[in-house]
Amino acid sequence: PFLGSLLTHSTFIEGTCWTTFIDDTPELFALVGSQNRAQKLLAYLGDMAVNGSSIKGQIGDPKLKGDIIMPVLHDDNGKPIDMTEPCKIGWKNIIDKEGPAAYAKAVRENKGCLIMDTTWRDAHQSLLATRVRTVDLLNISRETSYAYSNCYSLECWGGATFDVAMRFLYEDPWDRLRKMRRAIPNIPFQMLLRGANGVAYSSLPDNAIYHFCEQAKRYGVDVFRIFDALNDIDQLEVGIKAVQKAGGVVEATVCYSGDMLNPQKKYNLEYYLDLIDKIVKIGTHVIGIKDMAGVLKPRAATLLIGSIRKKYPDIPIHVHTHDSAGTGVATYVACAEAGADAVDTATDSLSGMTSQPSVGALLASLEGTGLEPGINVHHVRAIDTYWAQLRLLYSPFEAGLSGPDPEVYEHEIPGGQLTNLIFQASQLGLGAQWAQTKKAYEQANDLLGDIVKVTPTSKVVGDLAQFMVSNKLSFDDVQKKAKELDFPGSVLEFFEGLMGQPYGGFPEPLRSDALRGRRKLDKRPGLFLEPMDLAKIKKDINSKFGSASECDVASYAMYPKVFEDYRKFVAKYGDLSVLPTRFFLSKPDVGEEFHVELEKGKVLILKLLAIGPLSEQTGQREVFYEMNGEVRQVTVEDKK
Ligand code: 3PY
Ligand code: ZN
Repeated sequence: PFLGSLLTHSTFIEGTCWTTFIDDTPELFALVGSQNRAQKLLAYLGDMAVNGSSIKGQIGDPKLKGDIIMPVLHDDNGKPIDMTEPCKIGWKNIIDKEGPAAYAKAVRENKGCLIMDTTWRDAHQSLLATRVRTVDLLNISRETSYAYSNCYSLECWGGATFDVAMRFLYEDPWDRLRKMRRAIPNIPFQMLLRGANGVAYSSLPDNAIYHFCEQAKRYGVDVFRIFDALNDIDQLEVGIKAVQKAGGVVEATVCYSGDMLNPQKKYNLEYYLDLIDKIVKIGTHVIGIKDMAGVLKPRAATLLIGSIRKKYPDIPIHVHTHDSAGTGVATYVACAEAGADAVDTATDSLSGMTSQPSVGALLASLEGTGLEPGINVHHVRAIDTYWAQLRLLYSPFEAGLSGPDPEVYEHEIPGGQLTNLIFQASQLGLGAQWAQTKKAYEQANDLLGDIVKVTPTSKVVGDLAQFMVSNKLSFDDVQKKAKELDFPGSVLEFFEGLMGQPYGGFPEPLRSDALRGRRKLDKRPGLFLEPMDLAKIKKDINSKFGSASECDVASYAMYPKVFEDYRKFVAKYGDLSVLPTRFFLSKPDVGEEFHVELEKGKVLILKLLAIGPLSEQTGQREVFYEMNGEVRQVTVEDKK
């Protein structure tokens, strides 16, 4: 009865601390704590058994049902490598011992073209709706620390992973960062920072960006790729300065758009070189080139990278592309030959199309050139056997891409967005409309003044394109009827100037016609925002949820509602990051046994026994699980 009343005590349920009790009876508290966690977990498993998955974007159950077969890495003599400890050799040692400038210098002096592995961030963001969970990254971390030990960096954080972790996976992105860091001590960690937007979709007060970067650096990020979706230098500067202050490696980045080889196009070599002069002046350790749509053709790459190299012989250049058109490897070879120091690849099974080019394909293409990245092909292939299985585990989030799309040179849709739009079109059964959407995207971009398109401006163009398709509006219709049209919110925000200033200015009279008297910012939005009261945010989180760290404050600053919903979810179901992915996404077969390690040494052995009949009176069902040999029962509302 004591335990029973403790479990239902409101202080306990809300997770607030009852410190004297914990201090006086630690063992009892640990027991109650894990029983409480087990009960919460059962509530989730019961709900899954009755109602199925409620994870947004999920279609069907994972194709992979059995256990994952783990790869074994061998040394040159064919002997399995001893992996009782993570690998200690890697570029992170230089950052830790000598700082960011020494790292940049060493990268520049390195003879080969290094790689950044994007498997843990952009690859699954671009192919699997960013749904890969922490547990599945950690499970391959030891092998990764060895196979990728000579990487420039491992991209594993930021971009959409921050939002999706909380919103859809019910995970704390900071917890992911800390755990990854403990598991991989040797490879620099890289994150994607959207300049003055942080990891959100619009500008935040400057102090929130500084605070965020400070935490990110403290808990494990080494290299910060900082971009702005309009290449607005004032927006970019906020991110650059915040990372400088935090002490991270600054990789200030220019987004590549259009076709530099075509003299009719808006963004030419001069435009890019001018921007690069500006970021170098603000201060960057590395120059980043971000080709988010995969439209940097090999000859353009030779010209662009060659020109930057000539102008800045001492600054490393790091190039990012997507393989949407199928030309990514050719582009990278051109980059490496023109003097790039690092390029981005993904594990073979999560590469190609809207993701990054395959690591194996790049290794083969650079073989014998003197520009080899210094990665053992057998090791990365071994690791890829893990990712091939993971791709089946995450099959419910496949967009169903069928091949490369060289039409990307016209529509210029960034990789991640292209996957999303294809997914939406196929879900709605709108194959024909998909072709129309791509054309509309191209027209929407022209209407907006041929802007740089990447999060969040790519959403503006995508929203306008869908608005045109669903309202059957042509390019001319939009211009003629602009004064009456009810434009999507994102389009109005862009016109207001909330995403910064586009190169060449806003299109007129479209901007004024659409805004109809709304304000027009002509400077970066951060100048108009009051600083966030971070101390107050911390106090409020603490009083609502019983604890608040600086990381919680940073999460709240980026996504207040998503953070609060996440914390409420955890209060109800506990920390689900311990649940193996198959059972996070689908129910087990009746009688099938599976294990969940709540914490080190505390393993639950679970078995679904039965799902009871629907009670007409209550609309509920009883679900019976066996947990460590005992039958447990949960009552679940049948939402169907
Ligand atoms: C992001 O901002 O999440 C991106 O991946 C942009 O390419
Ligand atoms: Zn990308």
